[in-house]
Amino acid sequence: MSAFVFVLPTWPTDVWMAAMKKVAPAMDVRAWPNAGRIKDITYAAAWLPPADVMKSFPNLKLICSLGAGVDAILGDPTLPPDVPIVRVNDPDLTNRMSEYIVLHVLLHHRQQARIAANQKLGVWDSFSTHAASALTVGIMGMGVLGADAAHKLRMMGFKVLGWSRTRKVVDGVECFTEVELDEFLARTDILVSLLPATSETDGILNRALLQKLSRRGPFGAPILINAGRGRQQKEDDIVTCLNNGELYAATLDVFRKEPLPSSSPLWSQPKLTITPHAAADSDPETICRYVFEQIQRHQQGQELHNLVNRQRGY
Ligand code: NDP
Ligand code: OXD
Repeated sequence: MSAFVFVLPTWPTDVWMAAMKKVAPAMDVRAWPNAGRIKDITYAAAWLPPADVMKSFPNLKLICSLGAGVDAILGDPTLPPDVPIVRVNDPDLTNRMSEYIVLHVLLHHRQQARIAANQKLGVWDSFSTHAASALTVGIMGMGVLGADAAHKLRMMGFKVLGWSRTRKVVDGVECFTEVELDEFLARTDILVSLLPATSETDGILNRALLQKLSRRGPFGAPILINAGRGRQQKEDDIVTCLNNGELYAATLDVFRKEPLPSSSPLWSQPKLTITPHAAADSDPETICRYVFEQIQRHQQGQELHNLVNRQRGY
């Protein structure tokens, strides 16, 4: 007996069950917490699984993360140590993220908040603008998502820099490694984070780092866009930097606590755009097709795609 289980405490399980039944009609698909005979479960797919759930499946052979980020899965201290984990790497999700990054870079570049405020007041303020090539966008995290966003920003005419643990080669993008962080920051007008949440990236977007960004761009102060994970940002530092002008503006899609509590001072920041962790949604049917492919590969003893490296944490 081999069964598949969804562990989705915060997502509509029925939608995902229907999508998986369509993709794999013969598969025994179940939904935690009503997973039936626990010994039958050999494959699991999860988003924000509670701790201890994975260890409750004694015959588990593969865990599929339904998102690109795996921090919530790896954060379970009782996670079975030898079960492989694969994560989503899908053109649909990648394209959605690049849409988000290009959109928010352009909103800042074209000063859309100023235009919207003027319209509310009935003010015709035809201020002068600058070319995309006047701005350098620096992307932290040059993986699947960072590299695609870099490519699309290049197509729009922005200068683009990339920063990652290991050096990347991306056409038209100057790439930096871990030890070259200061040089990367000193040349960056708009900082985009597409890093995973790991012990190394925890709190990396802090005031000391933001102070190292370029102030030579057309706005005289840098802009921050974080669509990686909230754990990367020191939210008090971002508020301080927005208030004292060390940051010109920011867009945040992810937060240390989600949903962002109504008491958060971030809500009342006029120079901040908040989006509700919605930069790149996962389409159930597309993702189920990908997950089913990984299960079939596992059953046939083939190499799995996008295996998570537990030591690195992503
Ligand atoms: P990848 O694993 O493909 O890329 C991660 C990149 O980050 C790699 O380039 C890696 O470097 C770099 N990196 C990791 N740790 C460090 C470090 N300590 N210092 C420097 N660089 C580092 O992931 P994806 O591009 O697929 O996804 C990135 C993240 O985006 C996810 O982990 C998730 O948190 C977030 N995300 C957010 C979504 C949203 O809706 N807001 C949607 C989807 C994802 P190297 O290549 O050298 O290993
Ligand atoms: C992801 C996300 O990691 O949506 O895929 O945050």
